[in-house]
Amino acid sequence: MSNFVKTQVCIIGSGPSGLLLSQLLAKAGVDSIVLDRKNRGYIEGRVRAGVLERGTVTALEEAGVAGRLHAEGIPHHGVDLAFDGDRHRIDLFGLTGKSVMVYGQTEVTRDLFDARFKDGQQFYFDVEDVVPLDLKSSSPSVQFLMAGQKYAVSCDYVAGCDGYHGVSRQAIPSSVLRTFVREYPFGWLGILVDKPPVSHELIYANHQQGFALASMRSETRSRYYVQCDINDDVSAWPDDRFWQEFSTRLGPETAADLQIGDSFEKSIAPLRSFVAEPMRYGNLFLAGDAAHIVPPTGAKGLNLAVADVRLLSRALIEHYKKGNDAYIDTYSTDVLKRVWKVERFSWQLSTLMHQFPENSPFEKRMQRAEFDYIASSESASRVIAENYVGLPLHSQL
Ligand code: FAS
Ligand code: PHB
Repeated sequence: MSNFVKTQVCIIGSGPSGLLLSQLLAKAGVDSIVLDRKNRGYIEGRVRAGVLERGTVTALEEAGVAGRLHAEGIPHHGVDLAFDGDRHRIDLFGLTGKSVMVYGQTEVTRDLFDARFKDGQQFYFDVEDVVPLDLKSSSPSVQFLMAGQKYAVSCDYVAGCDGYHGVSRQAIPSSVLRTFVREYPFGWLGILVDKPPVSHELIYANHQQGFALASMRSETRSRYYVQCDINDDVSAWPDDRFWQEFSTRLGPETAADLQIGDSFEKSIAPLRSFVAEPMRYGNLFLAGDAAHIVPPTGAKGLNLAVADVRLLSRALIEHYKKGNDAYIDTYSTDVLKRVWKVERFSWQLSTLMHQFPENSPFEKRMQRAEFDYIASSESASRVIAENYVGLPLHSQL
């Protein structure tokens, strides 16, 4: 015996993509339900992104969830690239007229959950065996289990917002789905520490011992990363080893301002570039990490997910409010144009800023030469800046 549920849009995944989509649809009067295999506490507890593009801030303003962001977020007008201790500031605002906002994904997720719960959103948490069905028909459905009960959702559309390990992408037949991947031969070890950040802006550093990133969550809470071996476990990185490596990679001048302390969060993430095409199959639409992954070097993962959702929500709202399916029909083509450009930037900055075991002495010199060119050319710095603050949401190419 199944529990029957009817909605307009069934959203699989309650991360930033699924939450923002449900919020934007609700503000336009479009009904949705949201499923997740985890629960709110677990999802909010995940420590991930920290930098929001202007376009993401605009999306959160349009969604009506930017109040705390503007009260607590920290605008950043520049970012530093460093090479073996030499630092070059990319003047984001001077070169593009835009800045970025430092505000953790944890906070974005919390703000979206608060808004959805206040609005009475129908959530199904801790679900299992989610199966999208009849995606090419005009009445797709989604089956799942929750607390041992069977559920059958009838809907008009299914939004696959279930991340890299989700089921939505797998629902696209292998004869249709095309995937592209680049696995990087290292990971990022990240910590959180309640100490003031070493610098008021972010520092991306390439050192002969490896990459390091100095970021933050507030004026009193820092988020720091070091490149680590792909097979490392956090147990191989006690705090004293982390601080030793981190300060070496930042260089003595910068490290002189470093305040160290006990980390209270420590995790390792693999790095990959990944794209799945198409991002639509019948009445299934993919958004966010379900369709693509970028190495976090360019601070793009969350921002790319938000851009997908802005285009997907526009398409669905145009359908329901105006009977216009033009944006639904072009969603996959439109969104992938931007996805590939952001994949390029994230891959390029990762290639520039990390130590690759397979790099020859010549390739290491090419990395240094590219850094020196960026540091000496306003045009080259502007290219970094316009990608870092965020590419336009719409473009013909
Ligand atoms: P998410 O993965 O956030 O959410 C997907 C949701 O779907 C999850 O809640 C999951 O429980 C649920 N789900 C999965 N399978 C399901 C199923 N079968 N049924 C129901 N629900 C299911 N980006 C940056 O910009 N900067 C960073 O520093 C950064 N660091 C990261 C570190 C890590 C360890 C990871 C994994 C990602 C990081 N990212 C970073 C990228 C990250 O921020 C993503 O881009 C962002 O979470 C994308 O949001 P969603 O598309 O909602 O996917
Ligand atoms: C972060 O603060 O977590 C962060 C910032 C910039 C990145 C990646 C992660 O490129």
